[in-house]
Amino acid sequence: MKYTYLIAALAVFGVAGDAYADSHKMHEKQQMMAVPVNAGSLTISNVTGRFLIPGRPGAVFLKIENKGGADKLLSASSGLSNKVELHTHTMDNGVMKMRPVETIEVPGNAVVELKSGGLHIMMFGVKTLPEKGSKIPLTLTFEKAGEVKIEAMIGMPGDKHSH
Ligand SMILES: [Cu+2]
Repeated sequence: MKYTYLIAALAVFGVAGDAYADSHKMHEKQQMMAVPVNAGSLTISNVTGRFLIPGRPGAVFLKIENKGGADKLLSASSGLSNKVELHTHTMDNGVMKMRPVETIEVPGNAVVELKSGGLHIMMFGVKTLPEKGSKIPLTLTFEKAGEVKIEAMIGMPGDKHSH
């Protein structure tokens, strides 16, 4: 009889524990989302940084929603990095390669996504590996919207939501 109660208690506790873990996970997920930034007709959201290995360059991904006329991302910079480049991925004889691009077009009334395997921002020379869940500052310079300050939320290595 005592044994049955113990099992029941464990089951309840187990369920409660899972529910707690789920709500905690949801909370963590919400915290992982950077706050969207508006600049003129642009809204920049889902700004996520991925830094995996100390001393190696990190990538930043984001979404640009444009509700106005065509614009262009000219450059990005960060006080943490001595060189920030706009990059794209290309297939070269079946091998995925990255290369810098001059600018990133943001057509009018369109959404441009910088994501893993496509366009992204590359940060070189970041001295300390940013911690998961921390935020790093970046400044984007658009042809029309001008300078836009954003924060990238650092995702977990291997986290599907960060790339
Ligand atoms: Cu790159």
